[in-house]
Amino acid sequence: GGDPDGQLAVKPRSKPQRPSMYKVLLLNDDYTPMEFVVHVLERFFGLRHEGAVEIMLTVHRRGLAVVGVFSYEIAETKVTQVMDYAQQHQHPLQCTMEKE
Ligand code: TYC
Repeated sequence: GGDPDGQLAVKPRSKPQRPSMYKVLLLNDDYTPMEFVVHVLERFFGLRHEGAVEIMLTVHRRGLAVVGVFSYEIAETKVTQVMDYAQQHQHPLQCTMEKE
């Protein structure tokens, strides 16, 4: 037959790649209350209060900060959760993601 050893010869054209990881970023604005941002970081990113305050202040001072690094699906879920929650509370808080 055409495949005597029973193995179909298909040459891999690229190495198997690790799944890409995505940074979730929080952006500063002039209106969202600091306590709300701290609450969001505790609620959706599982941060302790002290860690949440530190990241919130970094965003406030520098304009943005990485909140965490996740697989695409988890990062997308976090962004959606934060954006929906901010909108529900009528705050302009922005959360986005970018490939690492
Ligand atoms: N700059 C906001 C204020 O002074 C606080 C703030 C921090 C807003 C972090 C957004 O992602 C943010 N009330």
